[in-house]
Amino acid sequence: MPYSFIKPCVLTIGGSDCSCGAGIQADLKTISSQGGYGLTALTCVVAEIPDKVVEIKPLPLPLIVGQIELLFEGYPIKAIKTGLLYSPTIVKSVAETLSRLTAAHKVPLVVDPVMTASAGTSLIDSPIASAYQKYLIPLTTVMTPNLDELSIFANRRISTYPDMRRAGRELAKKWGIALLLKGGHLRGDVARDLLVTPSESEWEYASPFQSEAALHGTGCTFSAAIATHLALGSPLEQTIGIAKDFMDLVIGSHLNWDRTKALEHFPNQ
Ligand code: PXL
Repeated sequence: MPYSFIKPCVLTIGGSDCSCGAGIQADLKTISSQGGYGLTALTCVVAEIPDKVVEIKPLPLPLIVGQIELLFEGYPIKAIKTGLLYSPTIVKSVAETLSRLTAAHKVPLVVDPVMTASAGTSLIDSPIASAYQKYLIPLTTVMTPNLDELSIFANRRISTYPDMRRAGRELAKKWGIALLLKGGHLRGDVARDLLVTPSESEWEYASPFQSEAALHGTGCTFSAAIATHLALGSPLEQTIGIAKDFMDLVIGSHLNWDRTKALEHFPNQ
């Protein structure tokens, strides 16, 4: 007997990582594993493996915008995530497109402000923070910066948990959005992340720090899991807890070949 079943559609806008641990490939695996239907709008193609970025090429702007428009035409999109946007021009076009397409009904938007690969290589063509502030942040539900990205937005070096909290609270108030501050780079025994909101409420999420972790793609995976659980209807503070539990599983059951590790996005199979 045929049957139909509805999964919420989650759109990810970002770059292709040919090694599939990060970028839209990680997003698609995460969205699928968490019960959403993933849709992808590609911004650029990155030739890379976890410890080496060889080349990065953006797609033409009309093709980026065209993908987003077409997906909105065909699917009821319940949440959006942005990852690698590569240039200030792409940030502006994506933001203008989303603003137009979501004017009638607002869709939760998770912004992972990716700037650097796990290999340490820059993935952007020029400084991009002011384009984010001007165009994309006004549409954002929650932004998920790591310490380096937070330092760029805050205009100062953030290197301790109290610094992170202070900077996050300032930006949440200034921008009127929530920020999930990822404390993973602080090391220590506990991985502590903090959700701050413009209304000044805060939630902390802690889990044991896994030092053997396969790090490539953790940021992408976390933000894609958040977008999926927002699409499934969880409130933000609960969503982050569910996504963080998923991260612990994905990292804890990572794959390990001879010279390369990868996150396991389907840890329960
Ligand atoms: O992990 C950040 C990231 C995001 N998006 C793409 C990437 C990477 C890192 O390598 O390649 C496409």
